Amino acid sequence: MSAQQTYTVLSGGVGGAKLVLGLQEVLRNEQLDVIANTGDDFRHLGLTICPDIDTLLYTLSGNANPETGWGRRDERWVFMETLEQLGGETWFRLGDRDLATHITRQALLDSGLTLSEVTRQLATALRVDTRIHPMSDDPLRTRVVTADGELEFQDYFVRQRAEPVATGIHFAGADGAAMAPGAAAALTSADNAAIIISPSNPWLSIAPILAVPGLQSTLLNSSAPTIAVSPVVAGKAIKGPTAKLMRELGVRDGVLGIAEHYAGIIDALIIDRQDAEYEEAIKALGLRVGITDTVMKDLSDKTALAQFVIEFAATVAGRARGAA
Ligand code: FO1
Repeated sequence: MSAQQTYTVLSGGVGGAKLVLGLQEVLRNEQLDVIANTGDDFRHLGLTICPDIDTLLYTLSGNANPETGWGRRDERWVFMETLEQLGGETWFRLGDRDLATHITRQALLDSGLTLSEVTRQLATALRVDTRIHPMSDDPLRTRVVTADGELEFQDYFVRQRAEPVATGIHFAGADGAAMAPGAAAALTSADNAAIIISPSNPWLSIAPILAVPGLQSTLLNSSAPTIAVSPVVAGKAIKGPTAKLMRELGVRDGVLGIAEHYAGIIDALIIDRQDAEYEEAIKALGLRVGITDTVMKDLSDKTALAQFVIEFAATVAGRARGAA
């Protein structure tokens, strides 16, 4: 690959961060730009919490909690124990080490830095060279609509353990949010060999990114191919509480549901070997199909998938489609 070929990756949640780690292993630092979902962000205990940015920072620096994928490894919980004693809100678990990130971020934001600038400082402190860009420096928040009204994402997902019945989601602040400068620069770079949509939840982690005004049309105007990696394998619904949410939202899960959801946006979809039977049906949607092992259990799985994505991308011609 020529020196200056770059890859721009849209990522949210734990699944996305795994592929980004694999790409970080196989690419040089200057070749990789990550656009992180900030729709899960919320204000808690006076702190601006950015879960998907922190999952990327911790995963890419080897600090992620291997069991949960979020928060830090080797964590201690003295702060939480003491907060409980004082009658504070402990439903959102903040470890002692993780807390230092939130306090540092808030202090830098309060000093007037943008979220992009704060993220760069945190990445530098954690020796993460991969460029991580928030999708926007303005608040754009995923809200879950339920019979009892609209809930902040973390309140729904963590505090209420996704129990309320959801009738919809929407992205508060979408109309006023601007693309973060780094995200816009990455998506419009002439050096882009591909734009990659990581195996994150399309409705919860990727949709907020695409809801930033101008981001989707910028992606569609790129001459680089857009390639998504399916977050579901072998018809298994997206796991955990999000599977319930997907059912309630009436989205069609499975690789065909993913292909239909992304059809107007992507040029190609990478699916797992276990879903090879759907290759023709996905091609019938006008998509190229890459087939490989997409389940990432260890670093070698992540690296192998990243290598496949890069090699497959080189065979997919991007189409500069008119502004959507
Ligand atoms: N998820 C939980 O299910 N319970 C928690 O207590 C929790 C705390 C937490 C703290 C920091 C952080 O960055 C993430 C945290 N998460 C927790 C995960 C978070 O809800 C999800 O990572 C994203 O919002 C969805 O990808």
